[in-house]
Amino acid sequence: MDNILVIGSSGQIGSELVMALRKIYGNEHVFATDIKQPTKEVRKSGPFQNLDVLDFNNLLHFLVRFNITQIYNLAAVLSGNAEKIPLQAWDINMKALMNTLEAARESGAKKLFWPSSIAVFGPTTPRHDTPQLTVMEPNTVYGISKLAGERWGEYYNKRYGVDFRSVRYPGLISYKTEPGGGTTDYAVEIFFDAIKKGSYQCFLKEDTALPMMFMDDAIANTIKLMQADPKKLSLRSAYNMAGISFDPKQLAAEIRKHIPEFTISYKPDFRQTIAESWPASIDDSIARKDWGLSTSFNLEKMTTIMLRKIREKASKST
Ligand code: AKB
Repeated sequence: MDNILVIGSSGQIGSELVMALRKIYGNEHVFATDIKQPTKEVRKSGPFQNLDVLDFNNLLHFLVRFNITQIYNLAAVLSGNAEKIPLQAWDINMKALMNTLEAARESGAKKLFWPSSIAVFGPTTPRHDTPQLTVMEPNTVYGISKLAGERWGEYYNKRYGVDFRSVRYPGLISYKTEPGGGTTDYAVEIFFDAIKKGSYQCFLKEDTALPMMFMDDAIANTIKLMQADPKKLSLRSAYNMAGISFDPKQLAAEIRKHIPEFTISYKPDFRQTIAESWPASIDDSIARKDWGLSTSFNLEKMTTIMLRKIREKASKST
């Protein structure tokens, strides 16, 4: 029987991943942990504990005490926020990963998932249909930490046999918990503002295309990778994961199909330079071949669901 630890369970990915894992493995076998308060759904459905991943002894103790066999470590300072506190962000992102790798090794936990990102690529990487193996010269703190993390994950796999698995997440779009401090956050904020105010001021230029993915697809594929036969995994760094590519202008046009009076204005800030250093689209054929990566949400379907769910949420809270 698997016992699963989710670190960073109160964040954008964690709050949805915990619920999906509890459906598969049983509520009591999925331990949600964070230094932030969980969503009501997570708190009510199973165990939650305050756990700081930067505290190695506590983490190791937790793994041993609850006989944890799978770890998902989602704790990170995202790209935009990391640029405001470069050294602190590096320390947090790297220590969170290294503690988990070491604790997984020492405790003998079976599998470790840690998310990488499209941020591992940089301005010298081919921007369209970016291959799995290519030039990688990230120039953001977040991107450098993700690339270093991929290398460490592979190292722990080859040297110590830790079953490290990872994907390079594109921007993730969800309605349950909003992201915080990322460059792709505009693609979530825009939906909330469209419903609340009927307008949105975008911090990226209108033609800045980036790879994005609806959260349901991201969660389903993350679990699929973790359940995949290890013999089928040709990569032990992180797999490219593409999703849908669009720019702010295209997203605004899609929203206008539902809210014709919606308006968008553009006021690019420091995140524009970050976005321009990332791919516009990604080739994820290796993940499709190795472990069956597949997606079911296109721009149209995702927009319809986002608007419907945010409207439902807004009507419940009034
Ligand atoms: C960010 O924008 O920092 C993240 C990411 C793409 O990893 N959403």
